[in-house]
Amino acid sequence: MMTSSSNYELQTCDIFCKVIDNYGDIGVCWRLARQLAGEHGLQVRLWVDDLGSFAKLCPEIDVAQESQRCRGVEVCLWGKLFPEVQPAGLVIEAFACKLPQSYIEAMASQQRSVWINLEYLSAEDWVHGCHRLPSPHPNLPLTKYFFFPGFTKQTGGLLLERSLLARRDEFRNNAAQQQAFWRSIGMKMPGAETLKISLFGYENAALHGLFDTWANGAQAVLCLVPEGRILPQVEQYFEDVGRDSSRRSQSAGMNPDLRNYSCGNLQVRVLPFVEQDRYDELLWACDVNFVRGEDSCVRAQWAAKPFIWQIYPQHDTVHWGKLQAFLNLYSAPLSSRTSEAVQALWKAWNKGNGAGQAASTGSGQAWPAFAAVRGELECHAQHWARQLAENNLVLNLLDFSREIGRMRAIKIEGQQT
Ligand code: TRH
Repeated sequence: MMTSSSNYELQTCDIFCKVIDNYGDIGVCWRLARQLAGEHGLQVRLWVDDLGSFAKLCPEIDVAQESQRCRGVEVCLWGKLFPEVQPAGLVIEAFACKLPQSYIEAMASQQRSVWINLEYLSAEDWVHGCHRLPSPHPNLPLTKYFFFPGFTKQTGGLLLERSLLARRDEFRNNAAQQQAFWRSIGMKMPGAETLKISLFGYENAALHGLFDTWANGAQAVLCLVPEGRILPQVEQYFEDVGRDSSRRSQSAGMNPDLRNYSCGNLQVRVLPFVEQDRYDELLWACDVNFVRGEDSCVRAQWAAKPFIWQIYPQHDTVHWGKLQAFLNLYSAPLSSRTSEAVQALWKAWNKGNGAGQAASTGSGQAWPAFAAVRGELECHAQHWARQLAENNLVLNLLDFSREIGRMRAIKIEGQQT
């Protein structure tokens, strides 16, 4: 990294990631790291405190290695004792994860790093006022800057790999690629008459009502469920159905991870957790996607298909405000009929959020109205993705960091003359 203001360049980057729970934190950091390294040529070190979660998204990761190279990124275990290292030119603290004190002190003494706190994604208005705000360190000559991802031009935008939309379109137009995907999950490609749904979720009491509606509906539904927190409820549903009648069917298939259930017009297939890039293919292959958290929600938007978001639940219920803020933005251009159908299903699905709740029927009741407006939603999803693609997080982040770096270099030059 040069410190002269005229030719300021970023060459190295440290990304710090603490895995709170689930896969969203490392999911976002891993995408960001690969993009900075692969598309922008930075030397990236990714410090992560939980290699086990990381290995689920990227099976090449060796959980026994403290340091390893993977896909052009140096992956380092962020253990209790942090080594003495040279801070990078660009330092990204993901989701306010609190950097090691020794590293902060090294940044302060060297004055060569741009320090960014990459925040969680939110569609709320207050984000506009906080994006790019400086936060001076209380007792060291250092400033950290807030960088907010988001859906509007007043935010940092969203992570989008250079080739993603072209790869998505190629997949959609290429029957061989689609067939290969279906083969990889042990299935023949379903016909157009079958509605294909992916369902990635947390525990959700609204699942039973939804499954009942699909099972009793006129259209065949194939529901693909990546393994995870919603699985016990899937199994419970089919156990209940089996007790009621002889409708239940379950087969182990060729791969024991690929469990199959069916009831009426509903077929459910459980999928093993796949490598991160392959999750996109699942979203592209389906007609409707249920997603959760942060990163899968963004991927569903790039897939440009109707989707339903189960937001990450927070104890103080602030997630409802976040959900509504997104719904307001997303459904603003829709007809009132379609907007109402989307809002009703999303809210019913999120009311079921969490473990230990009694089964609810709201989502099942809201489904037919949603299914009836799928045509308008598909057009909207494509338009929405095109619009979002104009605001690329990595490009914005690099522009902003270079601007900060240049300004600081000018200041240092001024102090030296
Ligand atoms: O796992 P999540 O629930 O993560 C959440 C959210 O990020 C939330 O905002 C955060 O506060 C909380 O963790 C701590 O959902 P998310 O964000 O969708 O992350 C899932 C990641 O897993 C995403 O990168 C996609 C990836 N994935 C795979 O790689 N393979 C798979 O088979 C599936 C289903 C997902």
